[in-house]
Amino acid sequence: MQVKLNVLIGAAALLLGSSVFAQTIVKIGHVGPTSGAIAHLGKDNENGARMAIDDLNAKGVMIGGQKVKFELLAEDDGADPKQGTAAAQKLVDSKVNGVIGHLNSGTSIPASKIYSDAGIPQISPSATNPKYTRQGYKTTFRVVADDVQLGGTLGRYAVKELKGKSIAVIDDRTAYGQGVADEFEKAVKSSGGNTVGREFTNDKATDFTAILTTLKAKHPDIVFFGGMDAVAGPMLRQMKQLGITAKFMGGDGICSSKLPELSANSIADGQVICAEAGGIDPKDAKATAAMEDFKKRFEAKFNTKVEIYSPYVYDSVMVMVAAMEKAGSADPAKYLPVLAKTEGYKGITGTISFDEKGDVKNGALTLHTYKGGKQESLGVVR
Ligand code: ABU
Repeated sequence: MQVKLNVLIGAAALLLGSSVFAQTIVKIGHVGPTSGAIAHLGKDNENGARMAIDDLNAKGVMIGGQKVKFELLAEDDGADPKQGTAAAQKLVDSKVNGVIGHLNSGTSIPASKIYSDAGIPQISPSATNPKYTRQGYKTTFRVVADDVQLGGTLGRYAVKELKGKSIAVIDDRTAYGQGVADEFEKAVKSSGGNTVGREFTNDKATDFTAILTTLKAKHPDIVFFGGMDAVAGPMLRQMKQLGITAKFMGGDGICSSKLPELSANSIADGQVICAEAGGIDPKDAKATAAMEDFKKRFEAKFNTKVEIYSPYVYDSVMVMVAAMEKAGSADPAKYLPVLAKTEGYKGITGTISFDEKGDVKNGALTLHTYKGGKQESLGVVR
């Protein structure tokens, strides 16, 4: 009799235990290039996602009255469009509740159709090509400014602030590199500036002697590069070797902590001017302290510096989860309309509200230069 009673008590405890302590698993996908030339940027982004997931699990989150546990499903797309769509399909098949990524425009754009067809929300923390949010998909969001703003601001800055008289443009023929270089060139011309040459390379190139020699003959005072830091670094080294002392400008793709190292310390103080596609007002002490705290915690956790976009990845996860909490559900169909209405979310990268396309409203840019091998902010522009 006592044995039967014990079995019954045990079974009841098990049942009770499973309902009281069971946690719903919410799967967050992340995609970036964690292999290849810009693996350092892909890992920076992935670490931003990991930090957000760890913070959420440590804090404990209830969605629809149930305790949830977040799981990160991290995929590598090698910055390659084909690998990008394969990674997207894998995440859809794994039934992720949402996706953060991809890092590159060239992967985020083709992957966005796969997420849209599956009804899964996607927030890119770094893809800046305007097309990404202009395809009519309800599932695409971005927390940074786009290439129209990036290229436009840098083009006007080159003419009006740097007083560039002969401006050369190079791009890497990717969706991002070509797009941002086109916007830069347009803005230079509409500001009354003069371009002296347009050359192109690719995102895997390492030897730029031919195009730099062609441009050297045109005596540029500014060289703009549309592409990523892994190409910009060696390009700067080769510019120095060829005796080209022009200022070097680029968008967010070159604006990393690692650029001086990638250039083999060939950057003269103030020579490089680049723009991060976001930023907080340096006069806002509370926002600055929150960003500094993030950077300190990130460095302690991963033993590496923030490159560019890990804080934006962190905020992307948080804004997605905030929508799930508000909707009372992690079901994409239920929280997607809430995510789309995000208004005034206070993140560590600033205030996030989405417009009707899924773009961040009132996006900021931070101009940076490098001195003594270290990145320095020149201020935030909107
Ligand atoms: N925005 C620069 C890096 C990512 C991209 O748009 O391709």
